[in-house]
Amino acid sequence: MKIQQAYLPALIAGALTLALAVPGAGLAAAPGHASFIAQLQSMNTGVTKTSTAGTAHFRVDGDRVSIEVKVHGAPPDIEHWQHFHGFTTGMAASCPGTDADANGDGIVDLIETEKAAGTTMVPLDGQPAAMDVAHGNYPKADAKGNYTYHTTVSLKALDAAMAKAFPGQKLDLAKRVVFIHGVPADTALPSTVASLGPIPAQVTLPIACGKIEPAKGGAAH
Ligand SMILES: [Cu+2]
Repeated sequence: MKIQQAYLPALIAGALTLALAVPGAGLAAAPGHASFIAQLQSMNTGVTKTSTAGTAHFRVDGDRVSIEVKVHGAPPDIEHWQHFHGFTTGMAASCPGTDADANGDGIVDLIETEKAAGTTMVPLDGQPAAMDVAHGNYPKADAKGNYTYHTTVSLKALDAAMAKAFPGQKLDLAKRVVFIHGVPADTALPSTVASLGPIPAQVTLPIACGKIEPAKGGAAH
């Protein structure tokens, strides 16, 4: 009994520290409210024959993370995988340039993005916190190559999902990049274009990338 009593204040202090540390964790701005934007710029236009661009907005308000991705110029009428990618080392990710084409096949494939951008982390699909990259319900571009994706997720759930999949990691949006993927299944690609396991390279081919940055001066949205 004596020992337990002696430890009690320390335990309470520990619990308080934990409670105070968690809410703003991973966010550079004031706890509770922050806004981030990624300007998506086209990649692999030699394959897509189009210029895929757009924006990804992340707005954090308390425990609510609102995510909106607006894309135009994507290959039309197909689903587009989209995620944020990042490093598990604490390093900030960046969008790969054409010089990331390590094997010189003229295409920057998913595997070749890893040096600049790290690994696939959270899918921007129907259920981001489920972290089911390969079976996500992703948005589909319309006949003109446009789509808008919007969802709202719990910050706690996202942080927990990140920590579970990547020990020691939190959402840390300002260190991540957003990728849009996907060209039609019948697109001819050289056999040198690598993908994730058995997933066809057409599905994972990066077609746009944007670095997530704090939105400036609470710009109108
Ligand atoms: Cu991705």
